[in-house]
Amino acid sequence: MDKKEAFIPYEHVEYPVDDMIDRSNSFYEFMNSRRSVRHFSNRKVPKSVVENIIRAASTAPSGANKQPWTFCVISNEDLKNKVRKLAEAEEKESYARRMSDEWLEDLVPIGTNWEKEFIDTAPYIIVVMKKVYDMDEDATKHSNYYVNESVGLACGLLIAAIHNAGLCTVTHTPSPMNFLTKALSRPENERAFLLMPIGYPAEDAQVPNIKRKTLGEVVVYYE
Ligand code: IYR
Repeated sequence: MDKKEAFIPYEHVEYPVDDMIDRSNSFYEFMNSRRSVRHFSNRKVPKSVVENIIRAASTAPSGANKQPWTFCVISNEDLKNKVRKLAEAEEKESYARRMSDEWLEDLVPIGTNWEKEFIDTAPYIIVVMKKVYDMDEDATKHSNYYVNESVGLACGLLIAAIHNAGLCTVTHTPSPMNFLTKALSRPENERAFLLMPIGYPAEDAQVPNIKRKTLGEVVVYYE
């Protein structure tokens, strides 16, 4: 009988240094062309593309390899509309009362408000759930570790995979988000982490005229 090996050889792919330089630069340029988009077209996206994007996200490293995430994929129009209504109710309250003046001021260049039309328009909405612990079929609880870090990493890969497919997204954080566990009938060990639409941009989509920090602003060397 075959026994599962505890360790297996790592299949490394090495590039010649010139290729490494080219590849790292073109990947940077490609990622630098990504923008958060808030105006979506309702054009259909193949479900297989969404599945590949989620497969890519699910390759993220995670604490003790627990992979403490669930990707809820919503394409049902009624459910999207229900989620939009619930998210907008929270957002309305946040923009009117919960967010500080400094926070609202910081969002002026981004141009956001409580309205989240993209939840209706985009063909797919992904709600990323974090599993604060794992649960067996018999409801036994098991620990997960570094859940926020792990799910954050998966979301980063999700964003890169969406961009790689030539599609757009925005990280939407309705706050508080606990309404999503119930609206999506998720078990009590799952908490909403981020909501992301996936789709094509609207033909007239605009993005804020804002800049990324330069390398010099974000790096410190210890040589
Ligand atoms: N959660 C709100 C507000 C918001 C907060 C930050 I920080 C942003 O960078 C953008 C928006 C929303 O999703 O509109």
